[in-house]
Amino acid sequence: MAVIRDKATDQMKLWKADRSAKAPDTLTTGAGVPIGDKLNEQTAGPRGPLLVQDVVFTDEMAHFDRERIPERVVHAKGAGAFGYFEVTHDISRYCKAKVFERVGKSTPIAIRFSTVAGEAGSADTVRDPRGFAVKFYTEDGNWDLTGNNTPIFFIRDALLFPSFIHSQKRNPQTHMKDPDMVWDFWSLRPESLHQVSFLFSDRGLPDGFRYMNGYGSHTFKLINDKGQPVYCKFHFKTDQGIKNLPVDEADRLAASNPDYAIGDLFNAIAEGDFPSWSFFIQVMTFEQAEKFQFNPFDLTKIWSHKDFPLIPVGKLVLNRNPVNYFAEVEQMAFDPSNMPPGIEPSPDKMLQGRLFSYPDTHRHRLGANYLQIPVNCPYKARVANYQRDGPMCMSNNQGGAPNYYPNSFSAPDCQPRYCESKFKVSPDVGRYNSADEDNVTQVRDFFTKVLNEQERQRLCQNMAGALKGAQLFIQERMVQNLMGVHQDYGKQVQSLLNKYNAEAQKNAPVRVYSRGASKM
Ligand code: HDE
Repeated sequence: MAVIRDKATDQMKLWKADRSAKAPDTLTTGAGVPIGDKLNEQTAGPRGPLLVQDVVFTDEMAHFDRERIPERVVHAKGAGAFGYFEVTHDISRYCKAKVFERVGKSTPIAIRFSTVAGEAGSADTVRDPRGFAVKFYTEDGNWDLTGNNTPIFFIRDALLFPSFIHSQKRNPQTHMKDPDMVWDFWSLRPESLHQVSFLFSDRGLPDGFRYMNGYGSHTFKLINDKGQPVYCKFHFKTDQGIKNLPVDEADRLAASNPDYAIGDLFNAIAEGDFPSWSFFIQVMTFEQAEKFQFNPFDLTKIWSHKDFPLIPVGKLVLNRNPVNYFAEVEQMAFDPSNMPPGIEPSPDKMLQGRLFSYPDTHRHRLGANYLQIPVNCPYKARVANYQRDGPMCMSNNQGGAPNYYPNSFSAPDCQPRYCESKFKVSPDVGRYNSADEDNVTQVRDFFTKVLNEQERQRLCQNMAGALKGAQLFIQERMVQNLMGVHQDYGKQVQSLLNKYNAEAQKNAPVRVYSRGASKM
């Protein structure tokens, strides 16, 4: 029986079929010079040595030597696709952004889904949040809504992010993932309880990228054409329905098919089964924000849907696979500070930190002219400014237009109608400790009201199964934090840990160290 092959597996065959009758192109060097022989080095005699004049060899090898660019410092493994966003409901009373201009308006988009902590070659089906980053190519420039598949995050102060990520990545000496580091950080920072509980619930293992929601997560600001602002949150609800993987299936796939999620997305789009998401906003007025029971800009908390109902806005559809992965996905650069007029940041300290971090990392990873790379280029708008030169300038560098401002030569000028909205800030500058801003109420709601009994049990099993790898004092501190959420949560995890710890004790190998050997 013939092996059933999907479109991703058959990519080479399909590419060839697409060219049908066409003869192969003439093989060339990078400079376009035709090549006569690409299988044999140019050597003095059949046994060598190689000649320096063999530019067919040096051209090939020198480029190969430079193929890798730095992988993303987080979210290194991912899949990309393209499609459109269409407005289905009018929200112009809240927002003047062109992307929401009128019902029926369609805007081209690029998307990248990802895991967070693994490297570029890591498995797709591990327990981890998933990145859900959307680039809208609008007439007023790109809007990058760079979110996750969770409406919350582990921390609420951006200064902690590098340490948080270090704790989830590799041990500085062993270069292994280290449960002590992971749980030490989480247990020392109880504001992570909400996201950690979400992560160890069923939703921590989404079945590929099509069956999960996306969230802008932060609070943003929308401005209408009268200059009136409201706060807002963004939600993408999957039209495919939520589907998660059982733990054993996710483990099996991680070993047998580590590119499961990338393949699933590619094949669905290649088969014309275009995934889509419905897009909603939640809106909070400035007056409501003033009186709100907690900080509405705290990324570890959600806004209740009952108090702030979802308002339908539009639909996101993915209908094109990348033509080339490196060009269109690896080089994709998302930047939360890319916001067109009508969309602005809230004071959320995490969002504010991200406004700096993303363009900064892109200048390192892709270079100062990364916005000229076609996938990042705001091609629906016209870039006109005074930035010039830099490595890998691929445009005409804005030709003969003046390169200084102000000038007297009719060069690009500001339009006051695009000024950001004004807002008042008066408090004292300081480093405000936000560690203890009600880290438990919403986690308790999640544990008692959102999850059913079986889901609660699975959460506790998943968590204990991972926490057991950490030292006892870290386990104890984590359980104390869970007790603060709900006695049942703490007790269930503790009793599972007791079992695991007893088994580990029984099965512990007797280690004999020779003299002088390290006991680390
Ligand atoms: Fe990111 N994050 N992040 N992040 N993040 C990056 O940017 C960062 C955060 C998210 O598919 C990096 O290009 C800081 C929250 C996604 O290319 C980096 C903070 C959310 C992606 C970075 C956060 C995200 C990234 C690494 C705390 C959800 C992948 C490479 C203040 C709302 C985008 C890169 C893609 C990637 C920094 C927290 C989502 C280093 C400093 C919260 C989806 O710039």
